[in-house]
Amino acid sequence: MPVSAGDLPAKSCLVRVTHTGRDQMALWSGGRLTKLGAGLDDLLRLTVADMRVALEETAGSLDVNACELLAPVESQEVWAAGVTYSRSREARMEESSSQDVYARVYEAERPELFFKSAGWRVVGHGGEVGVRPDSTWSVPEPELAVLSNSHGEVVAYACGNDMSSRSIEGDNPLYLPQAKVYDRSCSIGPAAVLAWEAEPSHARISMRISRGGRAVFDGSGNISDMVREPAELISVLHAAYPLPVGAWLLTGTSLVPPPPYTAEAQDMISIEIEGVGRLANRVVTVPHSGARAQPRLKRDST
Ligand code: DO4
Ligand code: MG
Repeated sequence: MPVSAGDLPAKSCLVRVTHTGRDQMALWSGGRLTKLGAGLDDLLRLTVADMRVALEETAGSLDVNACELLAPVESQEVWAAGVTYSRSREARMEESSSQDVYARVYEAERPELFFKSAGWRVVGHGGEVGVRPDSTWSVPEPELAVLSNSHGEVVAYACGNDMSSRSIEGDNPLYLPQAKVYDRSCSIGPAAVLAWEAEPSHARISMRISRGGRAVFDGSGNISDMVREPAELISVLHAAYPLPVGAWLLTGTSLVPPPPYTAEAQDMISIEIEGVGRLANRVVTVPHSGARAQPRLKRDST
């Protein structure tokens, strides 16, 4: 979507845009958008100290109105943490017949981390997020997204949406990858607010869902209710898994729209984190080429 200054956070941030047909990383600071000489992959190979020096090398200004806003992601993998708020633990225990796994992971030293998306699949602010047609219960999950570099240092924050199928996950926790990883299931934006400019550990996070112009969910919580520190989650993610161009990590949800709400095509989802910005997306039903998911074991008929 075309960039409007009102969509960008007040704090300095890294913005990915299309300008004259080319994808470009830019720095938004003091109401000006300036081109960066390096891409996000290059910047995230550096330490924070070296990256701050590299950000001083800008290559001319950009007309905000002539740019399209993209998700602030290049080749980064997106990972997600689960059951990091008591509300998420409760919701999962309500929907699942395997309640014990959620109760245990909430208290365990090792957090739950799962792969969420390849970088190129991530939807940005103003884009369309998906629901699977074989899911009977789908929800957006508003989460603080944390960007780390290849050295495991926290570099930036954004709003994230971990679109999920609660019916598929609720059937059996082993279906988690299908509940979480499908077309348009991950959205991050509007930009990457630099970590030395923002301190979201006590920020309010809110989500509003509207259907046909009417609010069908409006809730808020606080990042401080998380039982884990974002830096702790980042260090576990990097512990045994090299990430040469860094990664985004969605840090878990505390806002769960109660049933009978299930996300439907045309719903509008708006997620806001104080000091980090607002991420808005429309819902679409994503194509599903496979059979309706009724997995059966092949049995030997003899
Ligand atoms: O345990 C399953 C996923 C949990 C999750 O995505 C969350 O707590 O946000
Ligand atoms: Mg989640």
